[in-house]
Amino acid sequence: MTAKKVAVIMGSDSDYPVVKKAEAVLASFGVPFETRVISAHRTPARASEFALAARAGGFGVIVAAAGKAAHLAGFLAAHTTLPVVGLPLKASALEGLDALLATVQMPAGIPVATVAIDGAENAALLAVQILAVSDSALAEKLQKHRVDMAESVAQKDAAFGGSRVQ
Ligand code: RP5
Repeated sequence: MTAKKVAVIMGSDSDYPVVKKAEAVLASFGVPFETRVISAHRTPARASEFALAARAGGFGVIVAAAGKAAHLAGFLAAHTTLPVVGLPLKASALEGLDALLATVQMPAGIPVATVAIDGAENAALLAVQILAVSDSALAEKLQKHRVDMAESVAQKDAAFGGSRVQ
């Protein structure tokens, strides 16, 4: 079985400074991904075309990043039964709250798994976790990541010298 890819779709190239953090996480797990600039509003035909063909194209999950009136994740989700992770971005005067609400408040029937505003790392980790459901090697890497993370926190704790009683 060939490994499933992650589609990383962003509404604009101006989203890339945040989106590249998701790419870095995917790369660290050795998960293949393709990054595209496709807009639900500016290129709706390309967006539906991409989502309709995504499963047959070897993708297992879509990460959709957008700011402002962020309909990208929901629009893609409406055109595929692949899981869609919504990544709302801070791209406007409303500091990302607009994108968060537009991404998370999906009507019943078309789910979008929405992460925090600018939560690119978690968007990628969630995508990896979804693929790891049917990939035990990937699941092991995720387990190691958790162990490494816990050790890192323990080291930071130790650096404070245990409890600080004043
Ligand atoms: C959204 O509008 C994009 O995802 C981006 O966050 C925002 C602004 O896009 P640009 O005007 O910078 O291209 O659709």
